[in-house]
Parts: sequence; structure tokens; C-alpha cells
Amino acid sequence: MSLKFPIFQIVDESGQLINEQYKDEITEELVKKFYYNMTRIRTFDRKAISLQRQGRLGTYAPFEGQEASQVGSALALEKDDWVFPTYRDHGATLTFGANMARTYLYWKGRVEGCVPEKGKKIFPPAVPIATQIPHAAGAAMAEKRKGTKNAAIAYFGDGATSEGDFHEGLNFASVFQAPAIFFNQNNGFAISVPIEKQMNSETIAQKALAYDMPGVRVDGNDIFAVYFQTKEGLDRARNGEGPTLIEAITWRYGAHTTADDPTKYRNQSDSDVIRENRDPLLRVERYMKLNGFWDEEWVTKIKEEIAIEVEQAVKDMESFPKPNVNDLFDYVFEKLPWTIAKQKEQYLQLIGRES
Ligand SMILES: Cc1ncc(C[n+]2csc(CCOP(=O)(O)OP(=O)(O)O)c2C)c(N)n1
Ligand SMILES: [Mg+2]
Repeated sequence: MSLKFPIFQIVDESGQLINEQYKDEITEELVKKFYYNMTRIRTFDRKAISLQRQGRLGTYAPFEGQEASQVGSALALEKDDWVFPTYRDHGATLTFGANMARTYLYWKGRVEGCVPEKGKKIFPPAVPIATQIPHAAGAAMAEKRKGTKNAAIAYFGDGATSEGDFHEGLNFASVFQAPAIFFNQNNGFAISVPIEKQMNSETIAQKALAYDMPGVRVDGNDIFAVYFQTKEGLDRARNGEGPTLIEAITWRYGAHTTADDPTKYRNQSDSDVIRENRDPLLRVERYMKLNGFWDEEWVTKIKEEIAIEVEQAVKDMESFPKPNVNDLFDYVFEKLPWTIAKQKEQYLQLIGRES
């Protein structure tokens, strides 16, 4: 099956353009946009880990290594499309226009972290695996019924493809020819379980065959391949040609979350080798150098701007108004049962407040 679903690349590990078809569309502006957005989200991600280690954020799920998949797919979207992310997809949501301070706030356990910018159709990160997939299919079906040209994208990992929700979502989208992109980031692991132990299929892309939709396998560390394949899938979706499944083969360098120790289940030196050979940012840097787009001054400037933006987001997150303790009790039942009312009273007493 891997022969039927070859890995699609446009720029190889050394930064060489190996697919001439897209040559004219690859402008200096587009390549700089790739580099800028990947640098931005990598900076965000590293800062999140540092904040967690200092006790300033709760558990965090890092995505370093997966930047090309997330930025490439998000940049292919139009502003009125829907985004259904997981806990690891802040690279995609930030690129699409999510607020950075609120994204940090989410990992402080604050519900306000789930509120998107006005007009941005970004769902809260799905922590229950694969539940966002039928939601995306539904949103796409709704857009089709309304007669718009908007599409929906669902992000999910390799592990999610073993869930019923994955199959239900793809089936519905296929039956109704809904304008959806099912964007899989195959990072080889569902927490500690390697892909060979998760499934007997050789590829994830081949699962599209069952639903008679295009299944595309791309090098998820080649942002050029991800961007153009997502765009093509979206074009088909907007033209009424239904959904597409994209398998982006990638790797997370770090732990599953800050609560995980990857050395218990894999050899971390593999990550060092992948970083040297297949790093998504390094590949764009190599491409830029080979094509005369690399400009040290510009790189220094954007890195400074990004550092300021991230520091400001941390400040905004930390100065966000404290949560209202009543929120802990007030929204589960329409009328507070006496047991919870008593708990609330005792808690307020404990913290020395009347209401
Ligand atoms: C329904 C459900 N089952 C189990 C879990 C526990 N869990 C959290 S993350 C995860 C692994 C998911 O792996 P994958 O889909 O490959 O995504 P990745 O974390 O690699 O991005 C599991 C099993 C969960 N959150 N939800
Ligand atoms: Mg995974």
C-alpha cells in the first residue's frame, strides 16, 4: 500500500526543489511567510515549556518538529473556514489568527482560553481523541447546505484514526460530499504506543479508500508539500468535490506532554538525527539560501519582533483577571442542588468571601 500512497515532496531535506510543477507559485513572499510563521510558533512553543517548568502554566503538549504540517495547512485556509484542532495544534490555530495570550491561558486551565477572536471559527482544542472529526464533518455539511464556499479542517493524530469517531466523521463527510479536510499529523506515536502497535495498515492515507475520497500522503516536514496539497484539497472541497484525507508524516521532538518522559519508550537520539536532517525550519532556511532569499538582517528583525510579541502575550496572560470562584459551582445545574450549594458556601467561607 505504501507504493500506492507514495510520500509527496516538493522540497527535499537539502532544500532542493524537486517538483518543478509548483515553481512559479513559490514566491519569495510565500517562502518568507512560511519561515516567519514557523519561527513564531516555535518560539511560542518553547516559551510554553519554559513557563510550565517554572510553574506558571499547567501541563502543556509541545509540537516542536510539527511546524511545517501545522503552518502549511493553516496558511492554505481562507479566513471564513472552520478549524477543529487538538491540544497539540496551537501552531495551526495561531497561524490562522488565534490570540496568543488566550492560547497560553488555555494551559492555565482557564475557559477563556477557548474563546476565539471575533469572527474566527476556531473550536476549542479537543482533548478527547477524535471527537472533533465528526464536528468538522458536521460544520462542512452545514456550509454546503447553506450554499457557501467555506470549508472545515479537522486536525488529528495517528492515534485518532483508531477511534470510531474518525470513521464516522469520514463516512458522513463522504456520504454528503462535505467540504472538509481531514488533516492527520502522523508523528509515529500515540503517547508511548508506536504506530506499528496501533494499526495493521501500512499508511493512514489508504484509509480514505474505504470512503472513496482522495487520500494523500505528504512529507509533513516539507511545508511546500503540505501547503500545496492542502490548497488542492480545499479547492476540490469548494468546487463540490467532497472531502480529502491528508496524512502528513512528521515527528514530535519532545515529550507527549510536559507530564511525559519519552526516554521510557523511545530512543531520544532519534530526535536529534531527525532534527539535523528533516527539521522543517532548517529545510526552508536551506531552500532560502539556495535561492538567494536568505537575508540575515530580516531574520534578526523578525526574531526580535516575535520575542517581543511572545513576551507581551505572557504578560497579558498573567495579568488576565482572576477567575470567579462562582464559576466552579454555578453552571452545571440550572438550579444548584443543596449538596453543591453547601460546598459552595463552605468554599467561600474558607477563602473568606461572602459571594
Ligand atoms: C477518547 C480518549 N481516549 C484516550 C485519551 C488519552 N490520550 C490522550 S492523548 C492520546 C494519544 C493520541 O495520539 P495521537 O492521536 O497520535 O495524537 P498526538 O498526541 O500524537 O498528537 C491518548 C490516548 C483521550 N484523551 N481521549
Ligand atoms: Mg501521534
